[in-house]
Amino acid sequence: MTIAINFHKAKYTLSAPSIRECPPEEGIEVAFAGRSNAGKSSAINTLTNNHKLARVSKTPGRTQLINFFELSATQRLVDLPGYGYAKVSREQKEQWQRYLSEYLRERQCLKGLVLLMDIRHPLQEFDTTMLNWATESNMAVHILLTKADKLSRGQAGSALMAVKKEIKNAGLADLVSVQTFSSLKNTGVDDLKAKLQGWLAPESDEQSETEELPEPQ
Ligand SMILES: Nc1nc2c(ncn2[C@@H]2O[C@H](COP(=O)(O)OP(=O)(O)OP(=O)(O)O)[C@@H](O)[C@H]2O)c(=O)[nH]1
Ligand SMILES: [Mg+2]
Repeated sequence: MTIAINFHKAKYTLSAPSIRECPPEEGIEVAFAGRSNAGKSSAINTLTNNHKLARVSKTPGRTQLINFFELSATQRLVDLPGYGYAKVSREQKEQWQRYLSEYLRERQCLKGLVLLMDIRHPLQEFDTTMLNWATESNMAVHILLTKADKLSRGQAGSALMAVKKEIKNAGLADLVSVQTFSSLKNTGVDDLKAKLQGWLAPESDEQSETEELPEPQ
């Protein structure tokens, strides 16, 4: 028996400028990454049904810190800084990339990466770098093709197939899954929840079954 995660109970805990300021390596963490404006903060708000939780902005590059949201004492969601925004200095871009690389490679409690890409422009520069960084260390990646509401159902299906094919051709199908998603229309939320449940759920479920046994007479 698994214990269902109450995503709506997510609470903001802290913002860290670098890995050194992140919370202690306890429990399990799942991070949301993607190009600036891909819809990371919106997806976290949709998932948690709390539209005030992560800041959403029409100005790309809004999330510049590593933002932590706690689901329980041992389960966290992480909103990572967006990359690929053209209007920041080269030094700033390089610094974010160093932080992202450091976080992905060194964070021991990171169980999986949700990689968000606008469904109209998937697998752009640096998306594949992130994918490679994660999979090189055997980390599972779940790709969300976001803003699916911007395409017809048929076009969205074709985009999904095309990304799945690329993942398969890259030999990454064992570690990487893909789905379409829309925060605006609330589509794909259950699939995302199921994936996160698998990553974040407590490992031992035998104990809870034992607890449910009737008391001996
Ligand atoms: N149509 C549509 N727009 C969306 C969707 N998700 C996000 N947006 C819009 O896209 C813009 C960026 O969304 P954010 O969630 O702030 O994106 P982000 O990835 O967190 O961006 P940074 O923090 O800059 O990295 C906002 O104007 C959102 O309203 C979606 O599913 N459909
Ligand atoms: Mg954001």
